[in-house]
Amino acid sequence: MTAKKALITGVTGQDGAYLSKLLVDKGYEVHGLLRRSASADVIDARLKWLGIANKVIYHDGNLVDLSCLIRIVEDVAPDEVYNLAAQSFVKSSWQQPLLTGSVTGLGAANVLEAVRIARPQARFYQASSSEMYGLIQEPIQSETTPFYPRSPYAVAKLYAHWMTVNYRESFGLHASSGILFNHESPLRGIEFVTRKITDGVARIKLGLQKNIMLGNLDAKRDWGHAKDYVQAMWLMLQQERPDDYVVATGRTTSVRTFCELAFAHVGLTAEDHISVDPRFMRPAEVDVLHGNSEKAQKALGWSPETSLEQLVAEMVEADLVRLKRHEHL
Ligand code: NDP
Ligand code: GDR
Repeated sequence: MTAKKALITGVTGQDGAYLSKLLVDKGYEVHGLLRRSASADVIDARLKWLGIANKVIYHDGNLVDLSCLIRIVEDVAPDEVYNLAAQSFVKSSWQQPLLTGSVTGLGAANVLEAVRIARPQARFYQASSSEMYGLIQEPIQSETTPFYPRSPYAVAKLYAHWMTVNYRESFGLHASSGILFNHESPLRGIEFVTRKITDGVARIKLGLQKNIMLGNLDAKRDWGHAKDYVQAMWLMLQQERPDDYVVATGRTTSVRTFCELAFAHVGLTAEDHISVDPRFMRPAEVDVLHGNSEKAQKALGWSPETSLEQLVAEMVEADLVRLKRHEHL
């Protein structure tokens, strides 16, 4: 039997790396969209970390260029397309709202168009986000909770989400959307709060730094492990019918508590080392997110496998190793 083919946009990001690993291990031929970078030598650092950089077939392209997407989809003829590429840092979306709209919003429409035109039988996954709930309308959010986006990023994701639903209903595409709550790992970008904390904790432990400056310590998030969440993405595309699913752990924790767990892991006390810097506050905050993933658990047989404590320990340990080896990610 010939191997299934998957095309992943955002292959160099956190989720792209874990999803590639999952699919390579399942015997897929994995293709990734690679945007041109002046730092070509480090662009595949996450894939290298997982030992699969040379197992992915790269295609030069960009989400804002529909013509290249059509050509790539035509050439690859994928069975499954995972649209993970985005300007994904919420805080930057206030500084670059139009870029965020072009990539995170219209970029998803470009991928949907490329699939509709060049490979309508492919199954499509859209990386939707719990940020779409924003100013939450229900204390625990599920697929039926109304959205209320609070950032240009979330507004762009909402457009991409509804385009996915619309292409499913209008053209019969097998298009599914995963409304994923925050998920982290040692491969998380350094600008996101969890990794900023675990990297800071490791630096403080090694005597390289004294404090970590943070923004809103009271914000609460439902944090899971990226490795568990890419499994849910794959499961969605194995279903006979496309649909939308919330993926979350069902536990919400404050940034402050995340700090306490990370410092405790190395025998230090968080309050001795963290301070608040208004530069890291946001013009509009998402105060709390708390997901209900019952639908995914029942329909997909998915459940989170990593506890927050295990996640924190894995991230801090990875940062300690990286700093001792003078590696950067
Ligand atoms: P990352 O920020 O780690 O990765 C983003 C990826 O998108 C990178 O590969 C980046 O490439 C690529 N990219 C950015 N702009 C373009 C562009 N114009 N053309 C092509 N590629 C581009 O994100 P994550 O892996 O954390 O998240 C994956 C997806 O899931 C994103 O869409 C994110 O918004 C969404 N999401 C993430 C959640 C999370 O908690 N992690 C939760 C819910 C949704 P490069 O390496 O060149 O920068
Ligand atoms: P988020 O992740 O905005 O939820 O988006 P982030 O880790 O950036 O922020 C989480 C919460 O922590 C608060 N916070 C800080 N955040 C950062 N980055 N830096 C700080 O110093 C800091 N101090 C406090 C924030 O205010 C916020 O409340 C992530 C991204 O992966 C999105 O792409 C994805 O869609 C959502 O998760 C679900």
